[in-house]
Amino acid sequence: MTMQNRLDEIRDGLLQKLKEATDKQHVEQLRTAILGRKGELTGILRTMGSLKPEERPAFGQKINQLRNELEQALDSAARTLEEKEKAARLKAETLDISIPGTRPELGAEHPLISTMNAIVDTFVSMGYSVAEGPEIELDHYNFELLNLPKDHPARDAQDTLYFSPNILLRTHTSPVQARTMLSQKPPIRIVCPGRTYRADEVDATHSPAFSQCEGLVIDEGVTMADLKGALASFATAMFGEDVKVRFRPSFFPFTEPSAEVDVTCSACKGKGCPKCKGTGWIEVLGAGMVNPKVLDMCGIDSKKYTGFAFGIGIERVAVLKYNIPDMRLLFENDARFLQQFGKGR
Ligand code: 2NL
Repeated sequence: MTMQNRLDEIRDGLLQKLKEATDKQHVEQLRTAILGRKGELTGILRTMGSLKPEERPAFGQKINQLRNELEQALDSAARTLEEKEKAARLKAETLDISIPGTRPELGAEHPLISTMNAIVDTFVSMGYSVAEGPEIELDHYNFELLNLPKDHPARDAQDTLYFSPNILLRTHTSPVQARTMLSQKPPIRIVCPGRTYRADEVDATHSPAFSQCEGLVIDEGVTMADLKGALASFATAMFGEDVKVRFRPSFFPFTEPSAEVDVTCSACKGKGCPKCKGTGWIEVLGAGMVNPKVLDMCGIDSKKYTGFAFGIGIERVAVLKYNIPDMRLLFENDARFLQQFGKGR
């Protein structure tokens, strides 16, 4: 076979195979087989050394010409196949942009959290700071410093959840206030929001885990009138401009005097209805002047300073604010209940 025949055969063979190639990878395999380091044409070029010097330029030129021609054929085949592959891919990936999208489901703030935030915000706007503390407490901070001595019924294991005789789940957020009094000097103006625990069975108005926001103000010359003013502002912010507040005498070991605080019933505007059991009033919190014994135990001179304190049950306020018929709804995490608080968002 002459050299020319051999070159023609390589060219025709490649062009034929390129026609049949179905993917780019195949084209690259052909490129390597002919033009690669160990390729057919490369092999032929290597035999140039055995030719007479005067024959070499023409031979070299011929091989290079063929090399260029074949490279172009390979490139063109590769491009064509690439375009075909791309067209096929685009066809397979076609999107129907007229199909309605799926909206991401938005969560809603839990009504208990909304209520807690609204209460805390009200007091922060009156100049109070927020103080927090541990949920697992020592008997000393939860009871002793709050004038609930060792034999007090509230300390009973029937009411309080104990880890050991001295370690318990706090039954109110008052220990946060006790800790603040021990570590800061008056004037003190704080709210203490958080989770609290009692050994209660679950029913429409009780839960072993519940939430409180307590408040404490201590300075020289603080009086019950300041307490009433602060709670009246709170009631207005929470329940509206025309709500009235009344104090009823009560008893707490940590305050003296103590009061139970009612607001006018929102359902009947104070006229009396089933919701307020005909009284026109709804109890929302407890409060009083900090017992001087408590001040002294917490390192504050009760001859120089006076203070008021209050305790708000968050579940109670949430139930009133949103007209929720049963407190258990706040804990059951029934999506049908919770989704109602995400409307309009
Ligand atoms: C209620 C009553 C109350 C307090 C909490 C308090 C805290 C300190 C000193 C004095 Cl450190 N008092 N807290 C005072 C009165 C009432 O809560 O029925 N809450 C739901």
